Amino acid sequence: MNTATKVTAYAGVLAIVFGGAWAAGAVVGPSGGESAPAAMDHGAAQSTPSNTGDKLPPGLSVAENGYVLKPLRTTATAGEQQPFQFTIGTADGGTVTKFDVEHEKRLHLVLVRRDGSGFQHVHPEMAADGTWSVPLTLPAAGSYRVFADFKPENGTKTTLGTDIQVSGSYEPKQYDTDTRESTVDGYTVRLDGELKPGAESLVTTTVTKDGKPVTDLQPYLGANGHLVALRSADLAYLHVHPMDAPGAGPEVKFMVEVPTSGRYRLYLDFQHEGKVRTAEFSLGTTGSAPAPSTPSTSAPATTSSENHGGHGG
Ligand SMILES: [Cu+2]
Repeated sequence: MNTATKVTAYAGVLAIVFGGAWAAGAVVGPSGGESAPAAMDHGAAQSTPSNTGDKLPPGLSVAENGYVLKPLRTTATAGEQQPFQFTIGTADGGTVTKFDVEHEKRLHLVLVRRDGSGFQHVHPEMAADGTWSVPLTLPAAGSYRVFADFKPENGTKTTLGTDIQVSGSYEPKQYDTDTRESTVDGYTVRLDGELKPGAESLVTTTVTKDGKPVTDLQPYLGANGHLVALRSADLAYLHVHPMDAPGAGPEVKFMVEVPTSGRYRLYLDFQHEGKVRTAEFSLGTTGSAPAPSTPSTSAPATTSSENHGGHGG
């Protein structure tokens, strides 16, 4: 009921999820000793991808890489437009004021209610003293996760997260089945591809309007579209690479790195006729962790995927 209880509950969930990941990682992972990076060669690992135990995904913490997200306030009133203001602090108590431009912006702010609804992707303005500000309207009660995605000048690319609380009657939405088709403003967007735990997965989104492919998508943030992927259980913020696709639609492709099995929410921002819209998808992972997909060691692939059987087994 109160915030402290809720926070404790979240912490408990995180401890379970990642405690499990660490424990499993300790079993299949290489023993320490050498610092050789070729630690990924355990194709026999069944459901524990090599990258779960090492490092948490981004977005789970308010502080990382020596930076801390400092919101000026963490409450809001449902349905009212209010400024959301924050700074990015440093370990020595300072404030970051210089940021590199990534995907055409110095800072990306992504916001979603804890149940996975109400996605927003906005670009705050920074004052000279490092205070970022953006007008936000949170439509309904609940706890909203805010992600600030940025790279300080000469610093590390970082995604920090915190929550904004909106009081009122909270009716959480449930996204426990796969949703591969999203309709927004007369556009229908379909998502194809499978999410595989522990691997990069290619997902293809296809934008149509009135049954016809849209072939004049406009660039948005340096690509034909922008995808955000979140792990439903804890809203971990996943790594997504846009893939170059010829033309301007209807297909927009991405590589998504999914660390663990489970359910994910995906949000595609696309721009057409001067307006950015968001298509939303829900997807569960399929299969178990495959052998490492990174061919950098150029080792011959002796394991084959046929052992893994069909889908969903
Ligand atoms: Cu952005």
